[in-house]
Amino acid sequence: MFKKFWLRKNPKDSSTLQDKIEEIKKMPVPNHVAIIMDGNGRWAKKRALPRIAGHHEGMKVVRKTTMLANKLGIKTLTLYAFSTENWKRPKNEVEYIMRLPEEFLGTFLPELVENNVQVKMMGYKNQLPVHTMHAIEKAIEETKHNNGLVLNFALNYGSRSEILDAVKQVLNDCNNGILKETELDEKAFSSYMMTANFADPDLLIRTSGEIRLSNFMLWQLAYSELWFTDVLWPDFSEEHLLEAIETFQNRQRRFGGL
Ligand code: V07
Repeated sequence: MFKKFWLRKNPKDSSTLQDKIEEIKKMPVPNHVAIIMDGNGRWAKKRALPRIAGHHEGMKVVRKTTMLANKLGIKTLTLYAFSTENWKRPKNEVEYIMRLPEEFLGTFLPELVENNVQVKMMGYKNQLPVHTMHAIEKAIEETKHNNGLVLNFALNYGSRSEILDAVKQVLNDCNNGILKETELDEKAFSSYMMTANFADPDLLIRTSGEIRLSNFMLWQLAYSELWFTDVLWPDFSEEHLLEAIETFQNRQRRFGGL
């Protein structure tokens, strides 16, 4: 009797990860979560390690985040892995980063298959190294019949280019009589984007303290909840994802009460 009180302090802070997951699942979770995984270089610098060590550590966090998102019943997880701006980084760093999809999939593809995860990718594929695209295409192929979490990597992605390309395709379809100007509404325009088959993100997470969108999904994030944290991506834990989702749920609840 006495022991029970002794062991259980405040149930809120002594609860395990599993308890927190159960608690979160009692309310609707966001269908689509997008994450700007920032702070890998800074994480390494703080430890006097090369920047690539931060990217490698960040890759491990991709795995943990994916598994938890799947467990929570999130439908789509979009991860910003490489922007069209990132080519400006030192050549050796870019080369290292472009090996990460192979390393990640070499280790975790069987686990993704087992857990019913579908791998997808959005971005400009043509400029990516052949070895990178080869690994990703193999993963897309091997997971295409899965119907669990969609794990969508934004790789060599830039939002303004995406919008411009959509506009050009719209013009082309108008000129060829495939599309009438009067038919072009927001829904129709969305179908010209790289996210054509996805719902818009309900929640955007950005790590590492920058309060910016940095050319990421500008059209798609129009109505999304935004959640920023100072935590660097390699330090981003399951608890942090749950905290972001809890905040999302509380905002939704307040909004719903209006
Ligand atoms: C990358 C690790 C995470 C932090 C952000 C930058 C570095 C996993 C992938 C990946 C991509 C496609 C795929 C499977 C895995 C990845 C890049 C960078 C370019 F099918 N992590 N990660 N790709 N980083």
